[in-house]
Parts: sequence; C-alpha cells; structure tokens
Amino acid sequence: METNKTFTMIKPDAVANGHIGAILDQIIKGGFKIVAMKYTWLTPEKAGQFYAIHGERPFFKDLVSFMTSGPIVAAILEKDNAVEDFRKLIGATDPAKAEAGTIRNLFAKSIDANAIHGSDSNENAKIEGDFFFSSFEKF
Ligand code: FUP
Repeated sequence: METNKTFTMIKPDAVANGHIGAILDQIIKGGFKIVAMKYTWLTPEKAGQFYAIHGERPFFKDLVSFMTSGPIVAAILEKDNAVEDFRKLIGATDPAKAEAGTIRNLFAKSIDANAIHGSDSNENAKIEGDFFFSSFEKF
C-alpha cells in the first residue's frame, strides 16, 4: 500500500467563499505536490456513494445536501507520509477544535461546512482517489 499519496476535496463552502487559491497555497507550502486535480460538482448520487460509510449517521442527509450545494475541487496529493501529514495540515473535523494555522482553523466555519476533506488512511486515499480519477498515475 502506498504511503505517499492522499486525496482531498476543497468543499463547496470554501469554493463559494473564494478560498481555492489560498488553500492550494497552504497545501503547496506544506510540501504537497498536486498530481491530479479536478473542479467539479457532485451529484447527490455520487456524494452519497463517496460518503456511504456515514450512511447511518444522523448528519448523512445534510452532508450530502451540503456537498452538492456547489462546486468542489478534488485532488490527489503526493508527499512522504501524506495521509498523516495532510490531516495535521487541515486540523480537526470541528474547526472550533482545529489548531491555529490549520486550513480548517483559517477557512472553516462549522463542523459540517468544514472547508476541506482529507483521507483518513492509505486504504481510503486509494479508494477516494480512484473514485474521482481514472488512475493515480501521471498522464
Ligand atoms: P473528517 O475525516 O475530519 O472529514 O471527519 P469525518 O469522517 O468524521 O466526517 C466526514 C464529514 O462529515 C465531515 F467532514 C463533516 C461531516 N460531519 C458532520 O456534518 N457532522 C459531524 O458531527 C461529523 C461529521
């Protein structure tokens, strides 16, 4: 299993608030290389599939509704120890608990509209990257 890639989405709140550039800047300054990137808009079906693991959670419906409320930026990022280092860069799920200087601390307003996604394991990085991109390979 590769340990040098992770998957991210800049979520609809951050895109709508004009933070794409600032967030990509933080990602690049954090030492991550962008190896795939897509500006797109999730359908309810796709968002439901992506977050299927949360299907039974009380916030699932609102999560799908939020993630389909506007365009997103999906990307595959490369760095040694990518998954763990990226989770540090984005901060806690709840921006109120995210460390100062993290992306969620800087750009997120609430636990549901929390600006950015980062894979939580190498396995999920591969599954999530493959969900949006036909290959991890450069082309
Ligand atoms: P994270 O891995 O930090 O993205 O967090 P989770 O996998 O626990 O949650 C995935 C998404 O579900 C979050 F980004 C936002 C949403 N969520 C809520 O809306 N409410 C919650 O209480 C927890 C998560």
